[in-house]
Amino acid sequence: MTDISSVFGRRVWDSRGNPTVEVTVTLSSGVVGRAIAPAGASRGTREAIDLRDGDRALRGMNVTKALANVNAPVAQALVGLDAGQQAAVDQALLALDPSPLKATLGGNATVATSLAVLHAAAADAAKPLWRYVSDRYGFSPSVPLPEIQIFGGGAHAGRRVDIQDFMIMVPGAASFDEVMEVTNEVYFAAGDIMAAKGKLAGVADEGGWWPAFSSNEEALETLVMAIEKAGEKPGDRVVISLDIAASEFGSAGRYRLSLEDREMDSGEMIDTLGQWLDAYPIVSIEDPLGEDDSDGMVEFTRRFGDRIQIIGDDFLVTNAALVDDAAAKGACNAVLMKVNQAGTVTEAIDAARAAMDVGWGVIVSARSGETEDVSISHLATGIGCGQLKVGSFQRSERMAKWNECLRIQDELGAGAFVGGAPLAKTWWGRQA
Ligand code: 2PG
Ligand code: MG
Repeated sequence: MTDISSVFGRRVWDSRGNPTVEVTVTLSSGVVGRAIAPAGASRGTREAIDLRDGDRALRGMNVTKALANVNAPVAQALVGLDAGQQAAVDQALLALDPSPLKATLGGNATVATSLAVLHAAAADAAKPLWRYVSDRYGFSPSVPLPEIQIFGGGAHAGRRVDIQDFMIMVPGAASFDEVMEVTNEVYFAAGDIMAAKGKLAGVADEGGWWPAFSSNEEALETLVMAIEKAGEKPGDRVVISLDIAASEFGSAGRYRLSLEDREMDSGEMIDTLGQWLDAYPIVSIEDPLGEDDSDGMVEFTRRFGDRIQIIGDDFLVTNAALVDDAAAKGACNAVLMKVNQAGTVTEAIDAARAAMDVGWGVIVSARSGETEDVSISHLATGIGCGQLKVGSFQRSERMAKWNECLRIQDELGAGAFVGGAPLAKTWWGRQA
């Protein structure tokens, strides 16, 4: 009864007001699964491509071609397949689009379809998605520790500051509710400090404050002040996490911080980040160097990999082969898992498993363009990776995912929250 009887693509709209692909999969039992494709702004060059029409309408962002692919070739190929056989379903998608970056069908078409099939199979099994994923793939479920953005920057805030995500983590919290409470205090303390200094320019794409800082480091200083204003000792219960998103301002080993009007080579960039690590309670850094700077990433990991979590996002694009290659070279010690970078559920889980197999961390992540779809809260719980990155503490496309984690925590029980365990190998773990 889990065979697919129909696949239907519909145009819906994301948090930036851009069109995106929603797919509804119906099984012969009558059960339905639905998912919506998210969209990145700072994208890795090796991630699955969002197929956009590129014509004059909707600033080139329309998705009629991707939807036509869902409603014709994809629907034809998937009807009759067993939704419980996710790998076979995803293989059928790959057979329709053997291009390396899913440029033919569109990664937006494949990810929404693949996730909708997963939802349908879970619904048919009468399980919440997190439970279905943990049972089906053999993971032990846990409620993840969030990293939550306080200031947005880079491609999410008109490049007002160069660094993209200034985030906090609350590894000292005893529950997910406690993380939410502490984050609320820090988030609004940060807003108050910025407003008082005339440095608050609005809200960025993921709900973090849009800062008018004079340097990238001013953001770090303000973040520490906000943690203190919230009544916390920085580095105690609350720590800092950064997504440098260095590919956005660096290539071929040259990095240009436009706010400071400063250009650096790879070694100088590594030294600068090292100074920040010494001065601020930072426990995790994502994409510290460009996606093309493999040597820099190896050097950064050699110097700091025993002290902080080093996450590959644009550098690894949720790809198992790239994870294996980076692990062999000694670049990074964690991978960001974005299902739409891979384009299918099977490939994304393969990438997470490749990372877990070599003892790396895994952080399930949203994109900067999101919707009410809360699949990632379930995926992070279901694969038991212990970390989730969603964006900030404002805007419903973000809060929906945090709120879903609260519901999941109630289902799983208070003991299921991992707290600081994923950061045990970092500076925070040694402090705690
Ligand atoms: C990232 C994400 C989320 P985007 O770089 O990690 O912050 O951004 O979806 O724009 O790639
Ligand atoms: Mg990133």
